[in-house]
Amino acid sequence: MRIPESELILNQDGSVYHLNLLPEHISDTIITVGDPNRVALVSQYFDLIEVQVQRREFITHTGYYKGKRITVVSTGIGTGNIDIVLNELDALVNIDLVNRTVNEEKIHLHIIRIGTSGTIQENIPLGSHLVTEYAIGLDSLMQFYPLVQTGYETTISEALQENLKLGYQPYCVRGSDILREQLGYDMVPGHTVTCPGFYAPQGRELRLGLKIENLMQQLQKFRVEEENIPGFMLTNFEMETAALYALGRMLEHEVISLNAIVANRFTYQFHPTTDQVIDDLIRKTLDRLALTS
Ligand code: R1P
Ligand code: URA
Repeated sequence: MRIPESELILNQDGSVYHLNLLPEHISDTIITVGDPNRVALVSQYFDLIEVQVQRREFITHTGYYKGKRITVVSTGIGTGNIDIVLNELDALVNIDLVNRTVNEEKIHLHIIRIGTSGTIQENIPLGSHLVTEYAIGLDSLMQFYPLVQTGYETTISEALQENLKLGYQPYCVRGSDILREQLGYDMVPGHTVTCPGFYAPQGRELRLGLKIENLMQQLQKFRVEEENIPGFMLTNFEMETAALYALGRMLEHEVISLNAIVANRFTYQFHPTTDQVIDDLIRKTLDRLALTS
């Protein structure tokens, strides 16, 4: 079936609408970062940069690190942007952009988010690197996609809905086991809450009150105990991971989220040298990616 011009929008040069990229511009190993300035902080370590493209907040560099071809792309903030980035990256590899048809043979991307995050648990120190096992989305993106959750994921999302008395069901998705083992084996394992905002949706109060009272404390104390499964607790906040995991599952890509912990919401501390923590995570990730096939 041909996908019409209004549904998959291409620029005059045939590139995808927002990312401004052609299929040859990307590798099948893709690092996503929120901050557009972080793209160059990753690609500064490449031996060679062969592609540099920008449109809006979406900056892309593709190059080689120790012989491995890697693309790094900025997503900006929020799950709305993840909807655009994942759909357009997938279109670049799984849709014939000339004939506008879905390719029969699918390419499975490896997508690694290198992001910043705030922990909600006292015992996770500032400066930690945390790998997300399950991500829980409090945003509305999955109200629009037919995501299928496992029984355990449904248990978590129903329990959280009940706990917070939300008028909609959050979504819970497990990330890639393969990438977690390859890249995050010595990191703090965690379950990440993806929020549709930075302030009230993460329980921060400046001049406005909170509609969900004590949101942060409620999430901190949230537990799900299941027979034969270690107790489930939430560990950190950010704004993209759950959407990456959910769209990654539906589009059949491997996705993992690696988080530099820059804030501790329990102790009210912010890391004094976040650049160093992020740089450590970038170098660690690149070195580990170079060892993968
Ligand atoms: C908020 O400051 C931003 O930082 C976190 C959140 O997910 C949000 O995007 O990630 P990045 O540092 O990757 O942007
Ligand atoms: N990013 C977030 O979304 N929240 C934090 O507390 C820190 C980074």
